[in-house]
Amino acid sequence: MRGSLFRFLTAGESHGKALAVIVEGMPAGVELNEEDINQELARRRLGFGRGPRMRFEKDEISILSGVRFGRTLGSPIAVEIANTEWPKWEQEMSVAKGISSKELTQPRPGHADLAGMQKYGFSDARDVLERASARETAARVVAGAIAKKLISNIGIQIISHVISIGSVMTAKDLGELKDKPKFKDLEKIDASEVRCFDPELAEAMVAEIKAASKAGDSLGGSVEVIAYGVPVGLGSHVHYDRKLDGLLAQAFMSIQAVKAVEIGMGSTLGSLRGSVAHDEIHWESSTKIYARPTARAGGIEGGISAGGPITAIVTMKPLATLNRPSIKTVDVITKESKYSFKERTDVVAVPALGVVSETMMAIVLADVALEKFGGDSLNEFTVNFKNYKKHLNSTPSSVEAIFGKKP
Ligand code: EPS
Repeated sequence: MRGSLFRFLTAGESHGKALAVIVEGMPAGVELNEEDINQELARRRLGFGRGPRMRFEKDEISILSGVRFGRTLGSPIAVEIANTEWPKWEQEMSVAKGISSKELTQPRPGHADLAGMQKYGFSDARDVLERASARETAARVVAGAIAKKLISNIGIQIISHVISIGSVMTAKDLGELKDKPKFKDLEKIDASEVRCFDPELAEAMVAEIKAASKAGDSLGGSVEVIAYGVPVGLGSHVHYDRKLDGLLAQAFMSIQAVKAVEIGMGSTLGSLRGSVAHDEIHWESSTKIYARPTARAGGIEGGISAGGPITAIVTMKPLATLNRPSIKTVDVITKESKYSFKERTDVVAVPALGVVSETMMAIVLADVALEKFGGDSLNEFTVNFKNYKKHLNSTPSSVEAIFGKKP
């Protein structure tokens, strides 16, 4: 498999002392401070239908390494996110020798609980669920905030918006770029309590969440992620593990509870004829670029970014934890049929999924941008980028490129 140039690892349990993330591959000289990261973390906590924890969990971060005087050093960036909940969990999550006061032996259907208990040989679901929890996405968002800082220097900006919650969804879009929210709309999207661009739809989504909440149930849904300003030529057609759409699909699919990823119009394309499914190519003589007014292919052709916005739809299943458990499971000790244990939970986390999907998009784009433009410092990275842009579209024919002149 292709190695990544922008890499990160996270550590930490949901109710442990802290989460930690190490980001490696960030060039030197990029401005970075705690505020940049805090802003992204605050966006992840948004959303109607989150549980009580989101109101009091503060995501207290400290940058431990890799940054000096407000700019990156090119060395690994380590960040700690303290769990402000820790004092309540200190005993149950202690690292010292001991036993749990209450083992969770009735795994939740749809969660990692049972398969994880079987795989690792545990009788307490907490040994699995603490790490499987979507709390880990807070650490990803830190890595994503750092990736966003890097790629913003070559003009890449990423947004997301919620397009469905439960059965409430936007009308199928036909990939027209003019209909999609732009980067300037992000503030408006974040101001919506469900991060939906359409206020009427947002109201229907809130009603759907209230109804599910009343029933003690949970919901899933979809977000669209859009990256603007992506240069043509990131990723490659030459190998399965260099294709940009493949890399994005893996990254999105790795988000907790995600069950589907579509690039551009995704599965809808399968029902269209070729004559209407593909994006037309136009030459814009004023700007000397090839433009596509649509993003049906999601801005990626043959695994290569095509120069327009990159769009993807990411869908998560309903949260596996139910406020009123109503589907059957088995007690792993007695083997009796039971309802699962009760855990505090959110009703829906789709608004946060948008922010986490932006994060994964930023990390993949930072990685393929570093592959294309390289550089140990931001200056080197941006000079290489500008040089590439200067020669783009003025490339001579292949024959001239190889022999210097037409034979
Ligand atoms: C989560 C359950 C809830 C969420 C949590 C993810 O946590 P708790 O059980 O502590 O209330 O709030 O999400 C976060 C803490 C977060 O920061 O996103 C789960 O089971 O995945």
